[in-house]
Amino acid sequence: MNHVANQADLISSARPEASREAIAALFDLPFLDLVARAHEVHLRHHPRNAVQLSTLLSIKTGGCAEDCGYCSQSAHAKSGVKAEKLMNADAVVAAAREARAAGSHRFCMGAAWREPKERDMAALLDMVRRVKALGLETCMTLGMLTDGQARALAEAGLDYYNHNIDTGPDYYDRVITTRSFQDRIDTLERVREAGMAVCCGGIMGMGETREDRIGFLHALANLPEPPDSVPLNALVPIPGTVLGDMLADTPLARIDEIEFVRTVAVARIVMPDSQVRLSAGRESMSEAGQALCFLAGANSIFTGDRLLTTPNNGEDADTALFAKLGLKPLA
Ligand code: SAM
Ligand code: DTB
Ligand code: SF4
Repeated sequence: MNHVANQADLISSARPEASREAIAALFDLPFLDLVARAHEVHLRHHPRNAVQLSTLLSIKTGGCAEDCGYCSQSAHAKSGVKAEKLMNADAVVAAAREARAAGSHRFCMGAAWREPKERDMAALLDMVRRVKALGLETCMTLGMLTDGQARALAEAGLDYYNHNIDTGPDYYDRVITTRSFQDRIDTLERVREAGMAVCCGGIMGMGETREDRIGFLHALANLPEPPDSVPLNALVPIPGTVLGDMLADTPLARIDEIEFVRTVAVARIVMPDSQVRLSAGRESMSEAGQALCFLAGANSIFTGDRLLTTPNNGEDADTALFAKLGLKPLA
């Protein structure tokens, strides 16, 4: 048996509707049939015309020890992003207040770490408590967690923890070498056991094949429980990163918008209760492309004019798009 088959075999399909074969068959449907079916599933499980709004803040930028090939914040990349210290809690709370005033309901704090250090935990827990006290849902993405850290974050009131598998198990090692696919799964398990909601997704357009995208959704849908929230990113190509430079040399590797919409639709069908978030890469997507993603079951976005280190569609563009499409923020 080759390496590829070995990796894929690690994931069993407890749910026949989310087997590799079933997922591959969904991808093969005529586009309109697939989107219609995804929309039908969406309407059965979620309020219509409603999109959840999350805001991101990079609370600790750059200088990360991991070698994720897409990331501007890896110390291995030559992206020009400088390493900064953890922000102080007052500044984080001020940003959360602004996000709330702009209509966001979830505040996601991201740190460029392999894992949080024990000495940073008190400050992180303080941020969680204070952001939560504003009436916002809280989310953090800090890398790998120990059991104790996961429990402490949950006790402080952290609602969601984001930790992405990023791609299918067979492509994973081409993207990241400093931590394994299994490390990610183990962290997700700790998050779930501590009682937090799991936010887990990945990136399209890293040079992976459709088979890899099938493997990616198969892995997500067959976690002990499907993630509560699934961020789907299109690679934002950042000069100086391995994958950003790869895309500059081979523009055809960029994810095709229709294939991205297909991925959204299949995610919606195989994880009917999850929030599917149209995440990074939205800025370079047309309004029509975004509308198709919403039709196919995406029901969450990042608002605000920045993601972590790259720009995002600003509030004005999103307000205009929501008005055009008759979408409402999900309260
Ligand atoms: N250091 C933490 C970790 O990796 O778990 C948290 C932050 S990390 C930046 C969060 C996620 O953002 C990554 O797992 C990846 O899926 C996504 N991401 C990072 N850079 C990206 C890029 N250039 N394009 C698209 N998605 C990206
Ligand atoms: C996720 O899947 N996407 C967000 C969030 N989780 C933390 C991050 C996107 C980062 C895009 C690149 C950047 O701004 O550096
Ligand atoms: Fe570090 Fe996260 Fe970027 Fe990977 S994605 S290099 S872990 S900040």
